[in-house]
Amino acid sequence: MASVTTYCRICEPLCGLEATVEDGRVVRIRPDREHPLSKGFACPKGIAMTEVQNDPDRVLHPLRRRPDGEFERVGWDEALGDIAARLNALRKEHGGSSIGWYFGNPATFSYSHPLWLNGFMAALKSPHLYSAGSQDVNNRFAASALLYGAPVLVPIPDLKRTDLLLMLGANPLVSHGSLITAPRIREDLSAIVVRGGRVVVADPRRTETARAYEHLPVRPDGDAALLLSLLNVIFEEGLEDRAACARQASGVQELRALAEGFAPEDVEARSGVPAPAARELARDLARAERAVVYGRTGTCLGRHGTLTAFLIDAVTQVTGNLDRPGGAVFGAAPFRLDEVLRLSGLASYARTRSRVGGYPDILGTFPAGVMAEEITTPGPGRLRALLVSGGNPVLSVPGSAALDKALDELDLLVTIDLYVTDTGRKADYVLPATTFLEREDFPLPFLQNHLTPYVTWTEPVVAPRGEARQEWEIIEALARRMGLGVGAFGPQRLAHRLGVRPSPRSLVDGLLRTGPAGDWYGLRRILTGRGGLSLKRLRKEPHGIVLADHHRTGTLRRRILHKDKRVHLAPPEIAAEVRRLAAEPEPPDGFPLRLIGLREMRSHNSWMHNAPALMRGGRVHAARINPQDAAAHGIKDGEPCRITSPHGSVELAALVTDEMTEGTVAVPHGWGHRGGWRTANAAGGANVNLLASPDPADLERLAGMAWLNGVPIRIEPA
Ligand SMILES: Nc1nc2c(c(=O)[nH]1)N[C@H]1C(S)=C(S)[C@@H](COP(=O)(O)OP(=O)(O)OC[C@H]3O[C@@H](n4cnc5c(=O)[nH]c(N)nc54)[C@H](O)[C@@H]3O)O[C@H]1N2
Ligand SMILES: Nc1nc2c(c(=O)[nH]1)N[C@H]1C(S)=C(S)[C@@H](COP(=O)(O)OP(=O)(O)OC[C@H]3O[C@@H](n4cnc5c(=O)[nH]c(N)nc54)[C@H](O)[C@@H]3O)O[C@H]1N2
Ligand code: SF4
Ligand SMILES: [Mo]
Repeated sequence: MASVTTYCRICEPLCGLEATVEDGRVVRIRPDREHPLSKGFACPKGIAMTEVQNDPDRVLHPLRRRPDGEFERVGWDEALGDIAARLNALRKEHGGSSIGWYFGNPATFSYSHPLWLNGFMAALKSPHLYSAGSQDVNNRFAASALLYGAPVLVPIPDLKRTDLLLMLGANPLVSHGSLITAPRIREDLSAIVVRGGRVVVADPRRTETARAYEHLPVRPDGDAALLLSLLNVIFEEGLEDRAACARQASGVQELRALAEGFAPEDVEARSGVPAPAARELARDLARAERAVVYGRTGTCLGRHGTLTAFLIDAVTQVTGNLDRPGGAVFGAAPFRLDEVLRLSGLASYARTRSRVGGYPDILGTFPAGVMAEEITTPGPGRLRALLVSGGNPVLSVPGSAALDKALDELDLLVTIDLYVTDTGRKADYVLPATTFLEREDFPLPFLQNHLTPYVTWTEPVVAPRGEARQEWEIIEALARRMGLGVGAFGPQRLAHRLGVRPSPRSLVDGLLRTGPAGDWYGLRRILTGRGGLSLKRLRKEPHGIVLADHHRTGTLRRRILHKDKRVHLAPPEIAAEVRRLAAEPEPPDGFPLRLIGLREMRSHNSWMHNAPALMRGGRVHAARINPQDAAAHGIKDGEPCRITSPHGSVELAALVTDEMTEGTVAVPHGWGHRGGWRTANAAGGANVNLLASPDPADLERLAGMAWLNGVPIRIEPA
């Protein structure tokens, strides 16, 4: 029996874990008490990863669909050989742009998987790259591209030093924080209050987080109007930080003009926030010694995600809180993801447009909301083969019915997953991926998001079960068979030209050693007398290394990529969005309520409903509804109800609760399973994304964000 230290890669805190291994098998997972940041914290999902790891329903060998529709086990050689041949045939006839890839949320938690698949797609010269990002975070990248000229330059709220946090559309007491890596975020939030500060949570639901602090009830999708009204008051009352504006920004007067039509009294109905409360909040933000605005998925999945993300930073900047202790800070890391992506050409925004819908690319990806029509729309560039890795788009993308149907028209569908998912059930091949416990890793995309600067490395805890393989290995093997050189990434491409195939591990070592904190291959010791980072050094520290107490501030000018080195507060794209917001049509008649999402402590998107430890206690998929709304529509607690939108209808249990504000219904996504996961299938529930619009025209303009929050619905007893 051995105890192996690693870190969790289910969600963003990346908590330290201790796995007990017996005969090459993980038998128990506990929190790592010696992890300097999570300090013995892990949530039920991290602990339940043992059950995913050992799940009898896991796919452990490549599966191929037989003519009778059933899956059969095949060898890797046969599977990869046939897939490569079919992809090459498509390439020959229709070009590389007939092949697409969708990567889901878990892909981001592997350092090697996204690098290799980007290289694969670049080698194919295919624009058909899709991800969970358009259902999650791409609006944030678009906002940063507009504000700073750098899509992945995303500031984090400096929770450890702030006095006032305005948090919109996030529930970190359950989600454990997103776009911020802070494993003990509950303590960080409570410490704000303990030192006399405030945490204000704007949410249509009185969430776990709202209950713990101050709740500001809002209407779904009212955030942009609310933030504009805060700017309106700040400018109107002369509360802006003039020095900060003069030093950091351009477009201040134009922004002021944009906010003019949005007095708190004008937007009350839309934001749900009474005008006096909005005025008070604006003054508090402006007057607080150190304040910051932070928003997450609740502000991303409405109709104005990019505008909202933009305004979140705009309010922070105008009140003098950008790039300042206790405000929003730009994380530094042993090497900077924004720089690495820029140098390798991956940090793009609106470099190209999608064939369907004309949406801008974000980091080389198009909105997953156009995927169905990309498959069904004839003409050059039609999507004919799709690979899906670490994703379950049939349950996660808007308008799932259309996507589910479109998948039938593909010449080839391959999924790379731990399970036969609700998407994989349609696949021609299902290829078994390793779990995070079976692979080495490095928290590449999260380095700059750590509230406390930190770096770590992990080796695999156990060898892969069955014939599972890491994604990068699968991609490399496939590329080799297809005669492609994988290399989107600068150093990778160079290495390929020189005829070497670098491993992900050697890439990270090179980046670490040449980075600002690197050992410069020994040169640092000669020059400074002190050692620096290398993979070898990291491997000696199983609990990782804390690099500093706080991020440095005053780095903004160096990191902005706009030529004038200023934050652009009123780009034309944003001005146009404000006009669209002002002119937004009323929702159709007959749908009086608004649907929003919900995350539950013991679910993780669509993929942990097969772990018995998480499903205990007769969990049911339920729609939360306010008592007044329930009475008005004849809905009874615990009884089945039918929810109908202009696009579809689902049935599930009702949960009547006054934590919902009137007029809003909350339903978690990722339920209603029909895959190869028996416990999940038996849990019942419905795919809530059947209610979202499948129409590409309904995606948000600047980032192609899915419209999943604020969907017009009606509800009745089923
Ligand atoms: N209505 C509504 N819809 C939403 C959201 C919402 O709030 N409301 N949220 C959106 C958000 S934020 C997200 S991130 C998406 C998620 O959407 P997706 O990423 O499409 O789906 P997941 O449910 O996360 O599925 C992940 C899949 O990866 C598999 N998996 C787990 N670990 C690994 C691994 O290491 N390798 C491989 N190859 N596979 C692995 C799991 O078995 C699972 O099948 O959903 C989005 N959809
Ligand atoms: N337990 C658990 N943890 C998770 C996940 C999970 O599935 N389960 N998923 C992970 C993933 S992929 C992500 S991206 C993160 C997301 O992390 P968060 O964004 O913190 O997670 P949510 O709980 O979805 O919080 C969104 C909140 O927005 C509110 N909301 C909905 N519409 C609006 C609106 O229009 N305006 C405002 N102001 N609020 C609104 C919802 O009521 C909800 O409370 O969580 C991660 N962590
Ligand atoms: S909060 Fe839970 S699921 Fe997320 S990283 Fe920590 S242990 Fe893993
Ligand atoms: Mo997400």
